[in-house]
Amino acid sequence: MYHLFKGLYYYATTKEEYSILILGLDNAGKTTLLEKIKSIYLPGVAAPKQGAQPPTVGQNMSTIPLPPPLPSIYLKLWDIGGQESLRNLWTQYYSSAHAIVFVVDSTDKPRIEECRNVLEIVVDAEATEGIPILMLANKQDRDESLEVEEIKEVFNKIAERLSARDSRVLPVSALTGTGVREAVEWLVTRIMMNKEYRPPLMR
Ligand SMILES: Nc1nc2c(ncn2[C@@H]2O[C@H](COP(=O)(O)OP(=O)(O)O)[C@@H](O)[C@H]2O)c(=O)[nH]1
Ligand SMILES: [Mg+2]
Repeated sequence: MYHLFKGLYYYATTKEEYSILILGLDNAGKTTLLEKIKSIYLPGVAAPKQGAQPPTVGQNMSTIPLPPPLPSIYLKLWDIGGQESLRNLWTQYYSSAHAIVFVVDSTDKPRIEECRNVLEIVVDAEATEGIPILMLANKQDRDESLEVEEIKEVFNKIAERLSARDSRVLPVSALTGTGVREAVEWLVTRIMMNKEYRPPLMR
């Protein structure tokens, strides 16, 4: 009897947890995105303000229980610093990640090639094979931002190589929140579809 209750208690309180890595060049908006997601899905968390995020040294991590009607799971979001010196740390997170979000500053035309090269390295890493990749064309609220179609073109070459893989480019503004829910919902759908290949942790 005790074991039965223990079992029921376990099923009632334990949820699947999926890790999502937020990557991209420094200043892309990774920390702002994490803060925005927290403010949407966690009660009592304030939305991020323009320019308020100090450059990330090390990492920010947040675990978010999704509210209904989304599946009852935890998303563990990792925002790791994007400066060049920190990028070699990313690889340590790949094998436990269930999806990667690659944030692009759509207003930073001079660095768009660098951005593409960095994403290429991420995609080519063995440990990221078979996990969904979401590219976010961020800062769409700014007039001078590249359109999502232009961002798609830049990443076309990579997208072709990803064809067998689950990937998508979506327009967002991490600051205003436009497109952020859609981005989270895309991720949730895809990590659940991929759960046989990369199973969740239970917590
Ligand atoms: N206009 C606008 N600014 C943004 C957006 N996302 C981030 N920023 C700004 O871009 C700068 C860098 O953001 P941050 O989140 O620190 O970038 P990170 O280095 O990738 O973590 C900050 O001044 C943010 O306020 C956005 O969607 N729109
Ligand atoms: Mg940051």
